[in-house]
Amino acid sequence: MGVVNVTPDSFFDGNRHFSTADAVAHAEQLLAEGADILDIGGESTRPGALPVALDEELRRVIPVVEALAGRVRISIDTMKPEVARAAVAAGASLINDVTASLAPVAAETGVGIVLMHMCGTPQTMQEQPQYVDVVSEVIDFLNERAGAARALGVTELYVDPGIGFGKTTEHNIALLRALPELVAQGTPVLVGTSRKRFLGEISSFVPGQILPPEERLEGSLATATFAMSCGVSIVRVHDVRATMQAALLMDALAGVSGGLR
Ligand code: HH2
Repeated sequence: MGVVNVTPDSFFDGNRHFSTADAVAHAEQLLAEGADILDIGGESTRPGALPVALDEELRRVIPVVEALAGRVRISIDTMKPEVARAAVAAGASLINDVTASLAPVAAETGVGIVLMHMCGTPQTMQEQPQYVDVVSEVIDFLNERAGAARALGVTELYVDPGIGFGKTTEHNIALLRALPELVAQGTPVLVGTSRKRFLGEISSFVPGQILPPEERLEGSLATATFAMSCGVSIVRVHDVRATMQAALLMDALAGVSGGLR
């Protein structure tokens, strides 16, 4: 899943392709690089991000969805039911729901959904995230949300531990280590580590120094590859070309045909 943020303030690609034309061109580039799904978002969820008004979010994402519809599977990354509905009407077939609350919209429109765990809201989530046992709390939450979505009639579901969403570096690592356990719950799993802060913290050679997002590709690839080896179904990434190279190698090692071509 390739990330297309049509925002001025996303933590990595904010303002890189904020106009409709630039966003569509970027999406086409990710498509050419091998993305199976493009995740279009018009509101940043980085810690402390300012909320975006409904009209503005629609203005950002809907023309991009319309321009790509029919050429690739489109996912809409939104916290607003109105945006999810409008994006599905424009051609999206997956709702990327970081609030894990939009299953009624997926049920009503007949599309798939990603249910993500977040502790708090983007405004507050990194203040002091606390868990007794992060792994069991996240898994219990996702199982409960997936069950509720199924009860509403949603048939295509993914769960996501929400790396970086109200989690410390230790929480993120614990959740990544627990991916086999999450996969074993039976609902397909999506993971997004791409360019996130904890990678800059762990991969830095200088103690106390955090590598900036531009220097987190290596950590992104390491964690995406790890997630693939744990059996996740989707990795959400900014760097499709590099991740596809890693995925093809993983396929070859696993003996999956198509990995050697
Ligand atoms: N991470 C981000 C946004 N949406 N959705 C899911 N399901 N899982 C994630 O891990 C996830 C997500 C954050 O990344 P990005 O979109 O690049 O940044 P921003 O929220 O600043 O736009």
